[in-house]
Amino acid sequence: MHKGIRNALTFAALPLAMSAAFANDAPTLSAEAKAAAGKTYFERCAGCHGMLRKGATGKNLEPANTSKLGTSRLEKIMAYGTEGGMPNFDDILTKKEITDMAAYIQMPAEAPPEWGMKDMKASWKLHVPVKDRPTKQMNKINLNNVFSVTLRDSGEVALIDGDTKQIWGIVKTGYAVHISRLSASGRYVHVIGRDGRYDLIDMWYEKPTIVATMKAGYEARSVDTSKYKGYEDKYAVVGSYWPPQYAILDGETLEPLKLISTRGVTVDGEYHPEPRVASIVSSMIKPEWVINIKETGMIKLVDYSDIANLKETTINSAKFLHDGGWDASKRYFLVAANASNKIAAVDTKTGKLAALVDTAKIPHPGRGANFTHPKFGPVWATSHLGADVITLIGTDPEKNPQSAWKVVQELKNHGANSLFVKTHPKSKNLWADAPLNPDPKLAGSVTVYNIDDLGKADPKPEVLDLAAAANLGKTKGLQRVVHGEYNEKGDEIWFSVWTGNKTEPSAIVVVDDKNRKVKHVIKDKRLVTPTGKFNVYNTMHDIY
Ligand code: DHE
Repeated sequence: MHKGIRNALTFAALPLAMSAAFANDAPTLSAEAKAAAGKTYFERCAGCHGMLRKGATGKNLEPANTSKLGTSRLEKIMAYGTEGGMPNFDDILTKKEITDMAAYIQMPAEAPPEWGMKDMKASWKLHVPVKDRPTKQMNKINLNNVFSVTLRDSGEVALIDGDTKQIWGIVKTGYAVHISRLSASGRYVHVIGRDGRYDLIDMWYEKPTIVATMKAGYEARSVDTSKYKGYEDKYAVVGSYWPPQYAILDGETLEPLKLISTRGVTVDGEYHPEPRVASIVSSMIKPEWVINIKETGMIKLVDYSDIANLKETTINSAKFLHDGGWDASKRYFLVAANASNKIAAVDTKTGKLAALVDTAKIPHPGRGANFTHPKFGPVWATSHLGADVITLIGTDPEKNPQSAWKVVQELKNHGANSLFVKTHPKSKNLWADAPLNPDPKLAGSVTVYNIDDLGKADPKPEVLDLAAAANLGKTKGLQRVVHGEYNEKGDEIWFSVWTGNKTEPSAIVVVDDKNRKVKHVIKDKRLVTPTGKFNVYNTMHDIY
């Protein structure tokens, strides 16, 4: 097992005697069962509820709350999910795992260890120094149309040639890689594992090759690179969930250069011990990253032009910040303050909050979707975990001030528990998934609207059952259709059919954007639990 993960898990395995006092009637677990439940908590629950269980997208799971619900109610919530956005786990966890987890979360949470600069430097491995790497592209692949695909449960990333739909290479990475981002040059893919392992993949070799690795912490979700003119490929930035911090690294070697803690007070002025780094994006109009701190509700604009004298502009928005993307002009960044049911819009030109927009429950945009609405001008879209709608927000205060920072339209999605919306500047389609819906039919389908119809009184979408189109047969796990991503040309959209279970088959369905017909299904036994897909060109240029 990777040393970092092992360290993160040993805290969960501390003997009961070493943890804080338990309520007399609190359930107990053997040290072995507790360690196993701690591992499952880290892998499946900590992302939403926090390592310290203080709650964020998910509810607070400290014993004061969980013991009120009791073991049997907790088991039901975990098995079947809730309408509030908690997914069902009965297809992923066994009955015993659910029962043990119900006990585990009634026990006090224990803080994992810290991970400082010394640990980061010790973890850093420069497999190939820059001077020993190829000086030109050594393969014939159209790199702009490569998709970097997360193989969630095998701890790998597949690089798929978007032109031929063939797997070009599979690289071993950290546990459950969360996202891939591109260097400004388009040569390097930066991937971050949930376990904080960060890999730099060089696409100039004959086969994709990891040239540097480091470990940013015990739990991480976000990474980006410096994209402003003059800083291309110079720096990378990686955010951690635990410890709550972000690090600035050399963009071509991943050498750790600077570490900044995000612990501090929330927008309410209360200290929080675990303000996790959620989404990070890179500005193209300034040498700046937008870094979103989940628990504090603070958005940081980090100026990387002088990292020894780092300038951070801290913008108050709302809790709990999660995912987001640029508007079409790349001046405004829109991010979900998901548990506050709001979208925060930052004006990166002025360095100020442009607006806080109230939305339906738990917006979850991914990077969102930008298009010109027939009635309201430029809009950005998000779907929702907690509501079966797609929200459109006006983003052009100069030419369309009457629509700016308002919810101009709510479209019906085929279900709640949606994670991602997508369109492309060359497309007339707006797509939304609902993969965490407990109903198999809804989890396996996508909604698609014709953008030209959106000015009509009652626009009618089409709902496509892409799980059925993948034809995987019967599986124990739900076949969840997740994360649409366009190819470079913008004439096809790829969706993952994710069974959430590494022993069962999964697939990627490629849909022709013009006629909305499935044109190809990528099936391969090496394609283990594919989830996020990142097209090189679209990710490099923030096209969505
Ligand atoms: Fe994600 C983006 C966090 C669960 C697939 N996810 C993000 C981002 C964050 C985040 C902070 C934004 C990164 C950025 O832009 O810099 N995700 C979390 C969680 O905390 C959460 C809720 C629970 C967890 O334990 O991780 C979670 N995410 C999931 C999944 O279960 C998904 C569906 C499958 C998987 O691979 O784990 C998943 N998240 C994704 C994807 C993106 C993402 C595909 C990138 C979207 C994009 O288009 O850029």
